[in-house]
Amino acid sequence: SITAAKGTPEYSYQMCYYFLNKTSRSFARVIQELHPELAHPVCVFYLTLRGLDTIEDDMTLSLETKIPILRGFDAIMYKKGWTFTENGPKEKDRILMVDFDVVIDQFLRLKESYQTVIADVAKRMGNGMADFCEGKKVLTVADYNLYCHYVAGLVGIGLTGLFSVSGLEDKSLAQNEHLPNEMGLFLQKVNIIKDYLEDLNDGRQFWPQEVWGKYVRKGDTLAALAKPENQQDALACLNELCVNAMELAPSCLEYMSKLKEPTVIHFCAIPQVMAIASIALFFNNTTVFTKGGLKIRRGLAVKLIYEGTTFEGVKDVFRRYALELSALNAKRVGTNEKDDSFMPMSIACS
Ligand code: PS7
Ligand code: MN
Ligand code: MN
Ligand code: MN
Ligand code: MN
Ligand code: MN
Repeated sequence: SITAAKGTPEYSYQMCYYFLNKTSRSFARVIQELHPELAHPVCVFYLTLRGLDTIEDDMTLSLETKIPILRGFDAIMYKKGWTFTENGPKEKDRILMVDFDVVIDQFLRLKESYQTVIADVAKRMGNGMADFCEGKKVLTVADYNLYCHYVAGLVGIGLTGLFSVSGLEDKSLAQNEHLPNEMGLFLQKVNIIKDYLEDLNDGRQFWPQEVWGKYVRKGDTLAALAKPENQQDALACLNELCVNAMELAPSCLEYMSKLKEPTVIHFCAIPQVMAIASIALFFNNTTVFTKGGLKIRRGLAVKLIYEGTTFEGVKDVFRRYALELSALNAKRVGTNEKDDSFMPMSIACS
């Protein structure tokens, strides 16, 4: 509960943790368990990006309102007192925007080197999101990689920058953006596969046309994959995207192998082990198209979070799901003539 008086630094601090716990199911706990040097900068980074995503996701905002905010979000972070009350009533984190001045207040109290990392990522992400809001579409696999870079690869790049500034991880980790980017891509691709129905209902499409176009009749849209008569084609398409995500697993393992600080390992590993377990859940699973909202069972999630405590545990989890995916892959071989993913999935699992 908030005990500090409005307008004091303690007030904006307490409000940030109130918002962190309110807006994130999965990240709130691990962020607060980070080494004390990193917990607060990462909390402010999370809320900054949550704010940006709340603007991006709101399909009720006009482009006249949305685009300048997205493109100028790095400057907004330096505007003491800035708030935003125009999000639609349905936007789940609109309350964060109404009181966004508390995030800015805490941002401005961070060490300058942390501020620079956060503002740089906000600038690159906001401009990337704006490009896609202004009509850029996810047509090719390269577009798919670019969109995922903007909304998640940059999160990996920014977090790695914060780890490096903290002195708790090697400075060299932040010098090449490739592995940090792929850490984010892995999570985002799994999220996009899971949200096929949710995003379609919201009028958004993130599955690359270059892939789904091979599995629908000429002139059909992405929505055709949800029709029962197209089930075999839909599964073949889903499996191709599962392989595309699985191919990032080696980079993720390599990145995590370089980490030293135990709380950073746990923080990075939890979403990754959930992601690889989710691929095994989605692979060749018609529920992605019929019901959506597929989630790992609670008990399994608890076990995975525990195994993500050490890099040894992470390797065990990755090995287990690579084997499980191999087995699922072998079981369905020859059952779907549209499906060309057998060899690539087999290679990715190896
Ligand atoms: C700063 C912890 C650890 C090197 C708000 C963690 C939404 C998958 O779209 O909300 O609502 O369905 O379920 C997180 C790399 C980003 C990437 C991206 C910031 C890992 C704004 C997570 C989270 C890098 C854009 C959450 C990318 O999904 O999605 C911090 C290393 C925010 C990470 C979004 C997605 C995150 C996401 P949706 P969710
Ligand atoms: Mn979004
Ligand atoms: Mn979102
Ligand atoms: Mn999503
Ligand atoms: Mn979601
Ligand atoms: Mn969503």
